[in-house]
Amino acid sequence: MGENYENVLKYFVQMLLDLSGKKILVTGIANNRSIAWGIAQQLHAAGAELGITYLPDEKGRFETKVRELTNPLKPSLFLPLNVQDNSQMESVFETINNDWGRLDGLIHCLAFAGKEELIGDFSATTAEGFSRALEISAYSLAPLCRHAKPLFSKGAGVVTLTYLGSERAIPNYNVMGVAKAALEASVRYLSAELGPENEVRVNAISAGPIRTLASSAIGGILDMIHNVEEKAPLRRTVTQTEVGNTAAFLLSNLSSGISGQTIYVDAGYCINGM
Ligand code: IMJ
Repeated sequence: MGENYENVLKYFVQMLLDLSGKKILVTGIANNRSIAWGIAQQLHAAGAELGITYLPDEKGRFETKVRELTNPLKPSLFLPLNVQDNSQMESVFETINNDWGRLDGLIHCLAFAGKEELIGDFSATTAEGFSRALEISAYSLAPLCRHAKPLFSKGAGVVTLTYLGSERAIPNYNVMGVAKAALEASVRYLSAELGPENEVRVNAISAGPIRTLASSAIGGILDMIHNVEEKAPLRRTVTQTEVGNTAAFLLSNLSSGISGQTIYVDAGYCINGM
């Protein structure tokens, strides 16, 4: 009887975490280590129809790489998006409106700070460096939601990525910590704005350190990872797949009561006192 009950539960969980037919835009895939790539794969596994954006550059290197990588997921949209370029953002949502007619999910995995800003003294941050980091890593979520707002279906979801450096002083994270703090506050304000009309939910995932393009360039990342492996309750780091599964959960009906939150996918690391 207990076994039967468990099977019934499993069936319902699968049903509720079913994203089939959902149209979801995924930003922030740069390569096969990107957390956004882990998210895209798990959304695809749950049956979602994906739109993928890539950062356009002169030589089209990202475009080629991201197109090859995401090809198996059969994205129905594949679009350039540099969030600092208004016309690109407008044309992304024009295409979504024309081709999809609605949007069920938005994944925001965008961050950038100058390398020189991610080492040494925080007080050395320039005004330009500060503005750029906050514009790309935090502000961009607001105009994405503004453009998406008229397209969001009932119960649609927005998920962004943050990091513990928003609330703790983590060596070298510096201006990115300030940007993530602004991003997490933006999640709360967007949640308050988008919830009332159509039950659109906005949440952040605070991922533990993972070896990615965004982290490999950073001095001391290996020390951070070893520290997590020694001290996190699970005694290991998390994977892109685990972050992806949480994103799938947050865009599914299983999380229908959750909005405005920062959910930690960090092997428990942040609960430690030291
Ligand atoms: C980034 C800097 C310092 C410490 C860091 C990180 N730790 C972790 C990261 C401990 C885990 C990675 N992270 C959470 C980020 O948000 C990274 C953002 C980032 C990384 C780069 C590297 C290359 C570059 N600009 C960047 N901008 C943002 O030129």
